Amino acid sequence: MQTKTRWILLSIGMLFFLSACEKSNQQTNQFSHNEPEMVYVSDKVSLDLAQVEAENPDFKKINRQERWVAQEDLVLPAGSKLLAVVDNTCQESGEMSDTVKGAEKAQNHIRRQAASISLPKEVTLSELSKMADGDPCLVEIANDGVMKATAVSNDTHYSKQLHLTSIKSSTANDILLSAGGLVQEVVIAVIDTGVQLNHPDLQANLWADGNGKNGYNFVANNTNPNDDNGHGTHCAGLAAAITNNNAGTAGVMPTKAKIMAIKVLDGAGGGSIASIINGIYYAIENKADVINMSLGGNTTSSALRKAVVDATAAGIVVFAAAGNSGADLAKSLEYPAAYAKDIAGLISVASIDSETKTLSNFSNYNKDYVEMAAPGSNGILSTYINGYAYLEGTSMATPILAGAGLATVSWLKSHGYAITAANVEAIMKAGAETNTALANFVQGSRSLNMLTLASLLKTNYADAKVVTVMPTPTPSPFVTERRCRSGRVNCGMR
Ligand SMILES: [Ca+2]
Ligand SMILES: [Ca+2]
Repeated sequence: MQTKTRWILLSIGMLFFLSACEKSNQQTNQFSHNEPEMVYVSDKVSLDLAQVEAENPDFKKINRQERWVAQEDLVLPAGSKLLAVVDNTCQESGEMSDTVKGAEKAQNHIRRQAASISLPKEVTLSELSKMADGDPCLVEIANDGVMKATAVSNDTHYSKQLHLTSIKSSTANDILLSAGGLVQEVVIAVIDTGVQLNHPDLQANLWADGNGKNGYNFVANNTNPNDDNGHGTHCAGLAAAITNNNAGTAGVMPTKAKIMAIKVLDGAGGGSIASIINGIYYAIENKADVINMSLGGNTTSSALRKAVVDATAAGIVVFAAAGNSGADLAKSLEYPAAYAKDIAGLISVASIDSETKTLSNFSNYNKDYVEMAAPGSNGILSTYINGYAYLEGTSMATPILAGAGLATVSWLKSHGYAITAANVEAIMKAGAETNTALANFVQGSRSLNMLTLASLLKTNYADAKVVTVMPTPTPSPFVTERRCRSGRVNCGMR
């Protein structure tokens, strides 16, 4: 497990290098150049190192000298506050579990107990893992901390997913998860580096065909779309991780989501346009509702454009990352995002900071070419190979918006509406927040707000079971746009 963790660090470093070198002729995934902060995971230890650092300034001091030190060699300072979970039915002896069971406030009457512990001396992460693994009655070592009582989701890492707070996910879920809200199952095709098929926070949400296959691998040309990079696993979780399972992270789509894993990018994050086109047609044939493409390249291809048009014509809403050059998309022209302004049902996505809601410094922009923004930097925690990790990029903003797309499609289907991709784009734009900081960067200054979107769905698409065709969305996107341009706030809402 520890060698795998080290491998993740190396692969990300390598991916940045390849992205820079091969951008001109390859579709590359849309990472930013910011260093990802890692989560350390071994058999019995699961630690968010950013949180350890925030709580203990000595952590940075002690580990400062080597930027890319192997993660397992990082040192936890004496006094670090951790949490240990112990199995009380276990009769064997171990240093940590004996300490917990013998403590003054021990809860030995329940089958499993948790206790806050403080490290008596400095230890490396690998030493801590060895200690934990050698203790038969110890279940887990994790971060300790103060919980907020207001989080709706019970997922362990929910409070660290700042993007969910930013888009008002939990209050929106009160509407979306109310009786009759999201009843219809919806499928997101993640066209990316693959998805870790046995990830505990994704596995139960994987789509499968009649043969039990979860998608396709267009790199190796087989039916195993497992992720050998991490990028696709991160994107899949942002949209549709298993929510409210008392573990890991929450997805923007809180229920009824299935993930179709379509691998078109290799382990280094690069892939051919041909593979991507194949991925799109696979998603069409297998009836996905939403396609996420956190990828792009500077090569325009009429065949790629045609595939996207075919997808939208089939009723699939397509989301494409605007790219991470920090440039005007009309000049840097990254595809498929640059096609979006002329294709109803294809939405191009910029990245904003979760807290300030201003454009992320790496994000491409253009108030015609870029249609919506969503959080893509500052606290974007999601599933990763063998654990969880923070990543940044328009790659991350895109599946966050695509998760909102899943909620929109499911809501409409659940209430009896037929779906067209163009109407879903119009509704999502109408349900966006007007973010004046984006006036020069994003069409209509729109950024994702799950609460305004859910409120719009509840108000205008509440119960249309008697209606068999999709009515004109209210308000129409054109009226909304004019209102936005005239500078009124909350134009999308009412
Ligand atoms: Ca979860
Ligand atoms: Ca569009």
